[in-house]
Amino acid sequence: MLYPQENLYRNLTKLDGMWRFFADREGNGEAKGLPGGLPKEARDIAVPASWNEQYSDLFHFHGKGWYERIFFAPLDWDSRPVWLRFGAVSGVCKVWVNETLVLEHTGNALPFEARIDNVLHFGQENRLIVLADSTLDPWSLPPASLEGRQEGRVGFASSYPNVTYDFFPYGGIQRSVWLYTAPANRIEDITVKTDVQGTAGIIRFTLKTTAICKGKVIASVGDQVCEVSLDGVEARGDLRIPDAKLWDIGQPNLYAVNFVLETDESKDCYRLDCGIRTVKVDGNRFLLNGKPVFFKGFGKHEDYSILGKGYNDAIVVKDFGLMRWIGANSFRTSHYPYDEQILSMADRHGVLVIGETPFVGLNERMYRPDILEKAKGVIAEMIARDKNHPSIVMWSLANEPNCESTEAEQFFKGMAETARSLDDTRPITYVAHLEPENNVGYPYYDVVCINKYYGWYVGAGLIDETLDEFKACMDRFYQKFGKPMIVTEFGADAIAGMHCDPPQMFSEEYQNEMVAKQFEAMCEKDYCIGAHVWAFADFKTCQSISRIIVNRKGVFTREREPKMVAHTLHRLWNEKN
Ligand code: BDP
Repeated sequence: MLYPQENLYRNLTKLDGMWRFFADREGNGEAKGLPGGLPKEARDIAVPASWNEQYSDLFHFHGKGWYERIFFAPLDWDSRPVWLRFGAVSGVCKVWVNETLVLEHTGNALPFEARIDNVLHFGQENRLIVLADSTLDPWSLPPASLEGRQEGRVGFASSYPNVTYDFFPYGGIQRSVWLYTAPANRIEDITVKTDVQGTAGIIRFTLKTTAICKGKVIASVGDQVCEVSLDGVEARGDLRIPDAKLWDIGQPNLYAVNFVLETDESKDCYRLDCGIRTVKVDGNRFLLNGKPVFFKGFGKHEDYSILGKGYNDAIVVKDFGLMRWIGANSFRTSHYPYDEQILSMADRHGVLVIGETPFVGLNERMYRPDILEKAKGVIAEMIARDKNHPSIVMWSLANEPNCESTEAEQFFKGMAETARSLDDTRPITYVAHLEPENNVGYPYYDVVCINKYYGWYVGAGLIDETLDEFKACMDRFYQKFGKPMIVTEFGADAIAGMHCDPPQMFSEEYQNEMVAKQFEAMCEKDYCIGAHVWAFADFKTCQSISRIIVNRKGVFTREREPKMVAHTLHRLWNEKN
């Protein structure tokens, strides 16, 4: 799905800003006629942002949130097709424009849109109503629930809310809302794949139109032009760039390719930033443009105080600055696809991204054919949205699943086949926390990613004593699967400002020493091709006895101040290529 863009044939306007909000605690808003307008108790709310930290009584509201926004549809947009697009809304979402239901979507982190000009009043005000039903559902992807409180247990099982993952289930319209025009028969989609032939770069494109048409497609960048005829809904071509500058780590060479669609009835264009690069897993190596890569970086979150999971440009700018300073070359979009602007930023900064699905905490009861179908749908949505980003070099299809049974194997095989059928250019992985024998999915994947907390959840307080266990664990995975490995999570909680000599858990010294020693242990293993510290910054999670308001494994605080370990990583990572 193409990101909205303004050009000669397309206009857009953002509907971000102050909306009205109503928390439907009885859950019967639809029957009460809320699609026609919110009740007078509705209050101001900011979009994009999660609702939970904007008002204290909404902190633990995980239900049906109703939003309203009155917007003006310009008269000069009359008789032009108009789309309404949501970057992401939590849970099960329904959208009404002037009381007509125009959109329904399930999921927290991917966009959806609909053409709405047939219900718009041009040159007048229009009423937009959005229902974001964030009710925690044990069968959703990811699974979550407010039920099932379990007393006396340590860890997530006894957290509130009782989700199967370690981050707060924020709700709301968390990414931008757009209204845009484009020709009726528009450039519906573009897929680019790149290749290198000698010193030339090849940008292979497939362009899809909305309707069957006759005409031509012209792709150009500078003096290089590729014109192909179109008869149907799809045109393919190769744009050849002599002496191409490849996209690489810290060398974000991008070619702004202009795609023009010319048919008898209409014209459209779209500019896409393309990075020419190759990725490949070869034996124990992950090759970018033929050269081995060592992934240095983090698992991250979209998370900030007050905003929750709401997208914010300033935070993204700050995070990329910190990643550059510390010497990171990569991050994982743990544990869901991030806002598209973050991926574009990674494209522009030469940062590698492991793009992850929202499948975190999958357990054996989920491995049913109907849930596999749902999962395949989400993988397809993610790849459709993100496939053109050069920064994305691998897909991660799940985080920390229980993956032991024949059903699990079928599920993971099915997900792998879907991802490969939709994208034959990128390796795939999933992220494991159990032992090799409890990971029946790996034979279908290219890279092994492990989350290991030696010296924390295993061998609490023992940094030196657990180092050999950690190394032995890495070896077990390598012996069983013979694939390159990234340690996608390791780390310790540290409360900023808490100091201890000798280092003890929760102090900055402990986190610092543990991360440094384990990083060095990974560097000893030549099959280990990456180290991602958990986590980039402290982040909000559910309440439990093991969390002090936030998860404190951040190398930076939630406000992005460095802890002691940040300076150590800055040194280690700037030394290691
Ligand atoms: C791993 C999860 C991650 C958690 C982390 C932790 O992948 O989401 O936040 O552990 O416990 O299990 O801090």
